[in-house]
Amino acid sequence: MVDVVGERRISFIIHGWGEGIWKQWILDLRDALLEKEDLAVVLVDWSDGAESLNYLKAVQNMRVVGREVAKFVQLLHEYTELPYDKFHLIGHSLGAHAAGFAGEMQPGLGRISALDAAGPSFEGTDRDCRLDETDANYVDAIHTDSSKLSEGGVGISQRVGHSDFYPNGGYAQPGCRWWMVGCSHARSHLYFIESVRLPQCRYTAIPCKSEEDFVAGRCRSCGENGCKLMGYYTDEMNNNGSFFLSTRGHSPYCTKMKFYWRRFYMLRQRRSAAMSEENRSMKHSNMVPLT
Ligand SMILES: [Ca+2]
Repeated sequence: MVDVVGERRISFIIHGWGEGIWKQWILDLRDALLEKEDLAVVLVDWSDGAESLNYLKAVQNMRVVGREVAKFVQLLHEYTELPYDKFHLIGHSLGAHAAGFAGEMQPGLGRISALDAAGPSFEGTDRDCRLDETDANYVDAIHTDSSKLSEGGVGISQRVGHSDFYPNGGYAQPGCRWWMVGCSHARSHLYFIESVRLPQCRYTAIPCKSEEDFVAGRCRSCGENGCKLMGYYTDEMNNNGSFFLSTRGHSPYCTKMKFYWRRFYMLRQRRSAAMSEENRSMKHSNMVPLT
């Protein structure tokens, strides 16, 4: 075991609901990490628990997965003496919360990267019931499908890390059409994989407290504390908070800042149109029918 791990870091990849380690994105992320970095990769296969059609049952199973990951981390630490801060857990959807549970059970893990952490059963819950910034020394989260569940969103919208990234506002990713089920949810790991493969393709994100401020145009510069890179090579020591950025609808997904503003105005117009439509619907529903 010592020969396998040595002094290298270890990255865990944890899939989400309805998935297994045969998913192409997991293999792609594994290959990208092994190609670019000197580390060991562990693929966590909990497909027997994740494939249940009953989402709530998968949520329960995920908690067990978190505990088992923590136990395995402790075992690796015991046999290799690798410090806990050399462990990096990367989880998608339910897998992100599994990483959180693992980090809660074993404090001091180096990093957790949440790729569109699941929203249903977790949004608005106590930090002990979900991934949060206390679960590792550094927690970065990419939100790509955080619209309401009634609108098809399955990702969590609230902050769950030290740094939370909201590409394209955190929902409705460009290139994803309404009939492409899971497309925005999956963009989280596509962006992350590409950040490993193409580090020169920079996901520069602007700090902003909220989407409201973002849409209102109050966040137009990197500010005093600076912008931050989204993805594998994010600066852990830089400022923390919420960050917004724009992407392209196809690979390479990174985009230059000048395109950020084009996307920003498109988002603003779309939001305004949606609000106008919502107001019209509310007025219409409040009308008293003539008898
Ligand atoms: Ca937690």
